[in-house]
Amino acid sequence: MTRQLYNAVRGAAVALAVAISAVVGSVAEGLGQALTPVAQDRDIGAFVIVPPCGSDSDSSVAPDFGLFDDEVFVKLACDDSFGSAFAEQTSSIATTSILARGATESEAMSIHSNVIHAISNSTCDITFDLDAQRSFDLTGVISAAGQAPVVLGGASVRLLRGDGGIVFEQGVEPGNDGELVSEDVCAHGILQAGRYRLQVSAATVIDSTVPPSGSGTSQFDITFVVGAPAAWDDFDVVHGTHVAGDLSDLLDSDNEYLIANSMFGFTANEPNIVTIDVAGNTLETAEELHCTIEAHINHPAGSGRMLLFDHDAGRFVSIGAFPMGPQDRCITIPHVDSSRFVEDDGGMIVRLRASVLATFSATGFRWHGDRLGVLAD
Ligand SMILES: [Ca+2]
Ligand SMILES: [Ca+2]
Repeated sequence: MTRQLYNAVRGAAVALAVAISAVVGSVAEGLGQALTPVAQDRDIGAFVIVPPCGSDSDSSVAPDFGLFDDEVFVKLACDDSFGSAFAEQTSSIATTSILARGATESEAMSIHSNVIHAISNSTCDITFDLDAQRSFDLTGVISAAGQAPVVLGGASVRLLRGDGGIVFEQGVEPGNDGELVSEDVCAHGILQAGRYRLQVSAATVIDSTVPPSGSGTSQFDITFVVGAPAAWDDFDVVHGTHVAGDLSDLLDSDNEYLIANSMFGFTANEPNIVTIDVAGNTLETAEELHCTIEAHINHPAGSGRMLLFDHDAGRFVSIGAFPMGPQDRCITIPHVDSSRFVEDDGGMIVRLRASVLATFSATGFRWHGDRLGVLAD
């Protein structure tokens, strides 16, 4: 895979995270320590052997529980042979979250017959104690590309109990023709107090006689949050028409939906939109909110946005924007400072918006909301 294509693929995967981080701002201080890390193995590595040239490697290991943000890259080229490996990771551990984003890429080329190694890995493995029963959301994307048998690669996410029992597990490998396969990660549930382990990893391995040449990449972008779940009281379709479903359909990731048809723009150039307000209750003492929406539209390309009602300013404030399409996607916007959004009695209003440019959808679109989850701490 060319660097250009890799960057395009990677750009798509991280665009969401960038869009979200741009609007959320800094993390509030003073939360209770819901999640306490007790052990970790966070590392990235790149390793290359190109027989005519020799070998090279680089690696980086997180020294403590602080932010880990690093990348390594090695390449060797000589005698019409080439091998390269790249790995990166940005991961952080907070009192109610683990955020992990990483990527690997390996490439090998030769016009002679050479056994070339080009191995890249990015691993985020964190063992933590949970202080009490907490709800969790585990969302994001994992993806992999690369043609076997020259390239073997994949990405995975696992949430384990202290005894090794599996709470959640998902992995992805490249398609049969080496094409990029990208899977959304969409898990939620309740964890009892105790020890857990979150393992997120990506690897791209070339250990092969070259030619044929090969290249591949694998990536993860995972958000894990814990907290106390909000309860929903009422909903109102502000723009559009309520078609089916009710609040109970927003409680679980079960493909039972609250559904609304879009409202047309006032002019041909204005987007078709759906706006739904959902009123609920969270902790009166909430300091931060982790907001998750699972939804789709019956259109290939639209925009989603989540807003919260700012009781001080008397208006809705956007907390994150994200692309929407015809498959359910789980978006978590973590670490939203709740001070402006949660009233003294815990009351809050979440506004969900979806829009499609009218020029692409003359007949409007239909919004399907599967689950709205807000965790507070
Ligand atoms: Ca679903
Ligand atoms: Ca549902």
